[in-house]
Amino acid sequence: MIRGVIFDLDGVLVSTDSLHYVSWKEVADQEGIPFNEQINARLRGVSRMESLAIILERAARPYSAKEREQLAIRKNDRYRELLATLGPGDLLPGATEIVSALRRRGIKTAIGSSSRNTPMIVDRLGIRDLFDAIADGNDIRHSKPDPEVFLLAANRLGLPATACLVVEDAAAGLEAARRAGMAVLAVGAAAELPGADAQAQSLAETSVDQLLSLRPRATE
Ligand code: B16
Ligand code: MG
Repeated sequence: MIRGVIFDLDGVLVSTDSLHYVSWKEVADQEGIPFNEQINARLRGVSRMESLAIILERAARPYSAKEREQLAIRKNDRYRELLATLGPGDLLPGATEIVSALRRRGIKTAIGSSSRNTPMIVDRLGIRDLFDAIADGNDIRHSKPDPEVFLLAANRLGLPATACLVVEDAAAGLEAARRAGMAVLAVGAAAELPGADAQAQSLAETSVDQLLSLRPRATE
């Protein structure tokens, strides 16, 4: 029986994709590194430093650890400037409705995100009270596709992994959920990917009954 639902943040509850893109693009342009929307799609769900490593695959020269650190800081400073414009109107369709409906049915709710900016995003969206627990990039050592963030979220909900369902928009997140032994619903771009138990184009197109009908798998 599903007793808790863990939502990914970026791409599931809110679309920050374009803000990540604009801020990485500025850094890449300044460095003369080719970067486009296709490469940006590969950054979905992976950590900041791993995203940078993907961008630097196209760099003309190697970057030292110190240079990488500085590029990541530059990107994040710009990203946080853009996040300051975020508000409740940026929540994706159906997000607050499905979370509230689950809570009315006695299901616990959590966020499991790779983003270290989760606290700022949650506050800007005004959704903190909708969740019993939050686990994010500040709490973990290994980012998705490692299952750590989802296992921590389940632990903070006081539930075993097998009682939890994950909602994800990225390949790295689908794999992390499977490795945690959790059922997974793929939304948005991930609806085209293999490895989920069910798919929906957006949260507006799912229902509490669909989510609660999913059954957990054994840990891989
Ligand atoms: P930050 P999620 C992820 O969030 C994003 O999808 C990914 O594009 C980003 O690189 C990562 O957070 C780290 O974000 O730089 O804010 O720490 O999808 O796991 O909610
Ligand atoms: Mg995501």
